[in-house]
Amino acid sequence: PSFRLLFLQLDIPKPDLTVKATGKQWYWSYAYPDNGKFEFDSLMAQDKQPRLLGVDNEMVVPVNKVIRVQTTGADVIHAFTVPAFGIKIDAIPGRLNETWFKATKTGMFYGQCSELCGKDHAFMPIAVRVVSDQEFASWVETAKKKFATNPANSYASAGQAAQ
Ligand SMILES: [Cu+2]
Repeated sequence: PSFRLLFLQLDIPKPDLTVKATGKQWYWSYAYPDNGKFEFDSLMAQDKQPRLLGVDNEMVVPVNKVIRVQTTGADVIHAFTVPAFGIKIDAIPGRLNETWFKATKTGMFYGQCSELCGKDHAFMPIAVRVVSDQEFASWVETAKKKFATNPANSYASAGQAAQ
Protein backbone atom coordinates (compact mmCIF):
# COMPACT_ATOMS: atom_id res chain seq x y z
CA PRO A 1 0.00 0.00 0.00
CA SER A 2 2.83 2.44 0.67
CA PHE A 3 4.00 2.23 -2.94
CA ARG A 4 0.61 3.39 -4.16
CA LEU A 5 0.72 6.32 -1.74
CA LEU A 6 4.25 7.27 -2.76
CA PHE A 7 3.26 7.16 -6.40
CA LEU A 8 0.31 9.47 -5.83
CA GLN A 9 2.40 11.80 -3.69
CA LEU A 10 5.25 12.08 -6.19
CA ASP A 11 3.04 12.38 -9.27
CA ILE A 12 2.43 16.12 -9.47
CA PRO A 13 -1.01 17.09 -10.83
CA LYS A 14 -1.33 20.04 -13.19
CA PRO A 15 -0.51 22.98 -10.92
CA ASP A 16 -2.65 26.11 -10.63
CA LEU A 17 0.27 28.00 -9.11
CA THR A 18 4.01 27.51 -8.69
CA VAL A 19 5.99 28.93 -5.79
CA LYS A 20 9.74 28.54 -5.58
CA ALA A 21 11.08 28.25 -2.03
CA THR A 22 14.81 28.80 -1.62
CA GLY A 23 16.39 27.79 1.68
CA LYS A 24 19.11 30.09 2.96
CA GLN A 25 21.10 30.44 6.18
CA TRP A 26 18.68 31.09 7.93
CA TYR A 27 15.47 32.08 6.24
CA TRP A 28 13.38 31.24 3.17
CA SER A 29 12.86 33.25 0.00
CA TYR A 30 9.68 32.80 -2.02
CA ALA A 31 9.39 33.54 -5.73
CA TYR A 32 6.12 33.69 -7.67
CA PRO A 33 7.02 33.01 -11.33
CA ASP A 34 3.34 32.93 -12.41
CA ASN A 35 2.51 36.30 -10.91
CA GLY A 36 5.04 38.77 -12.22
CA LYS A 37 8.14 37.04 -10.85
CA PHE A 38 8.42 39.00 -7.64
CA GLU A 39 10.48 37.45 -4.86
CA PHE A 40 10.77 38.22 -1.17
CA ASP A 41 12.49 37.03 1.98
CA SER A 42 10.62 35.49 4.88
CA LEU A 43 12.42 36.04 8.17
CA MET A 44 11.44 34.81 11.60
CA ALA A 45 9.67 37.58 13.51
CA GLN A 46 10.54 37.90 17.19
CA ASP A 47 7.37 39.83 17.97
CA LYS A 48 4.85 37.43 16.43
CA GLN A 49 2.94 34.41 17.66
CA PRO A 50 3.29 31.48 17.52
CA ARG A 51 6.78 31.73 18.97
CA LEU A 52 9.51 30.48 16.60
CA LEU A 53 6.96 30.12 13.76
CA GLY A 54 5.85 33.67 12.93
CA VAL A 55 7.58 35.50 10.06
CA ASP A 56 7.63 39.01 8.61
CA ASN A 57 6.42 37.97 5.12
CA GLU A 58 4.33 34.83 4.77
CA MET A 59 4.03 32.58 1.75
CA VAL A 60 0.47 33.31 0.56
CA VAL A 61 -1.50 30.84 -1.57
CA PRO A 62 -5.13 30.45 -2.70
CA VAL A 63 -7.39 27.79 -1.15
CA ASN A 64 -8.53 24.70 -3.12
CA LYS A 65 -5.78 25.05 -5.71
CA VAL A 66 -2.93 22.73 -6.61
CA ILE A 67 0.21 24.52 -5.46
CA ARG A 68 3.48 23.24 -6.87
CA VAL A 69 6.41 24.02 -4.58
CA GLN A 70 9.86 23.98 -6.11
CA THR A 71 12.65 23.89 -3.56
CA THR A 72 16.33 24.56 -3.74
CA GLY A 73 19.09 25.68 -1.40
CA ALA A 74 21.27 28.75 -1.84
CA ASP A 75 24.12 27.73 0.48
CA VAL A 76 23.78 24.45 2.38
CA ILE A 77 21.04 21.80 2.39
CA HIS A 78 17.78 22.75 4.09
CA ALA A 79 14.40 21.00 3.97
CA PHE A 80 10.96 22.44 3.34
CA THR A 81 8.24 20.94 5.51
CA VAL A 82 4.62 21.68 6.34
CA PRO A 83 3.17 18.87 8.49
CA ALA A 84 -0.47 19.94 7.93
CA PHE A 85 -0.04 19.42 4.16
CA GLY A 86 2.00 16.23 4.56
CA ILE A 87 4.92 17.65 2.62
CA LYS A 88 8.64 17.42 3.35
CA ILE A 89 11.30 17.81 0.70
CA ASP A 90 15.00 18.61 0.72
CA ALA A 91 16.19 22.01 -0.52
CA ILE A 92 19.55 21.20 -2.08
CA PRO A 93 21.97 23.70 -3.66
CA GLY A 94 22.25 23.03 -7.40
CA ARG A 95 19.07 21.01 -7.54
CA LEU A 96 15.42 21.94 -8.08
CA ASN A 97 13.08 19.57 -6.23
CA GLU A 98 9.32 19.58 -6.54
CA THR A 99 6.38 18.74 -4.36
CA TRP A 100 2.76 19.86 -4.22
CA PHE A 101 -0.19 20.39 -1.92
CA LYS A 102 -3.79 21.52 -2.09
CA ALA A 103 -5.09 23.32 0.99
CA THR A 104 -8.79 22.67 1.55
CA LYS A 105 -9.35 25.43 4.08
CA THR A 106 -8.07 28.92 4.73
CA GLY A 107 -5.81 29.83 7.64
CA MET A 108 -2.22 29.73 8.81
CA PHE A 109 -0.09 26.63 8.45
CA TYR A 110 3.43 26.34 9.80
CA GLY A 111 6.53 24.27 9.25
CA GLN A 112 10.22 24.35 10.08
CA CYS A 113 13.50 23.68 8.32
CA SER A 114 14.06 19.95 8.63
CA GLU A 115 17.72 19.55 7.72
CA LEU A 116 20.33 20.65 10.25
CA CYS A 117 21.85 23.68 8.54
CA GLY A 118 23.95 25.56 11.09
CA LYS A 119 23.56 28.04 13.91
CA ASP A 120 19.98 29.20 13.33
CA HIS A 121 18.53 25.96 11.98
CA ALA A 122 15.77 26.16 14.58
CA PHE A 123 14.91 29.74 13.63
CA MET A 124 13.96 29.66 9.95
CA PRO A 125 10.25 28.78 10.03
CA ILE A 126 7.87 28.27 7.14
CA ALA A 127 4.59 30.18 7.44
CA VAL A 128 1.90 29.61 4.81
CA ARG A 129 -1.23 31.78 4.72
CA VAL A 130 -4.07 30.16 2.76
CA VAL A 131 -6.64 32.71 1.52
CA SER A 132 -9.60 32.99 -0.87
CA ASP A 133 -9.04 33.62 -4.61
CA GLN A 134 -10.12 37.21 -4.15
CA GLU A 135 -7.75 37.87 -1.25
CA PHE A 136 -4.94 36.17 -3.15
CA ALA A 137 -5.46 38.42 -6.18
CA SER A 138 -5.32 41.55 -4.07
CA TRP A 139 -2.30 40.28 -2.14
CA VAL A 140 -0.50 39.69 -5.47
CA GLU A 141 -1.18 43.28 -6.52
CA THR A 142 0.27 44.62 -3.27
CA ALA A 143 3.18 42.19 -3.28
CA LYS A 144 4.16 43.09 -6.85
CA LYS A 145 4.64 46.69 -5.82
CA LYS A 146 6.06 46.06 -2.39
CA PHE A 147 8.68 43.53 -3.43
CA ALA A 148 9.57 44.83 -6.87
CA THR A 149 10.23 48.44 -6.04
CA ASN A 150 11.32 48.22 -2.43
CA PRO A 151 15.11 48.15 -2.09
CA ALA A 152 14.57 46.98 1.49
CA ASN A 153 13.75 43.58 0.02
CA SER A 154 17.21 42.26 0.65
CA TYR A 155 18.76 40.18 3.36
CA ALA A 156 20.91 43.02 4.68
CA SER A 157 18.06 45.39 5.47
CA ALA A 158 15.52 42.69 6.31
CA GLY A 159 18.00 41.14 8.72
CA GLN A 160 18.41 44.41 10.56
CA ALA A 161 14.67 44.81 10.82
CA ALA A 162 14.33 41.35 12.31
CA GLN A 163 16.83 42.02 15.08
CU1 LIG B 1 17.79 25.27 7.20
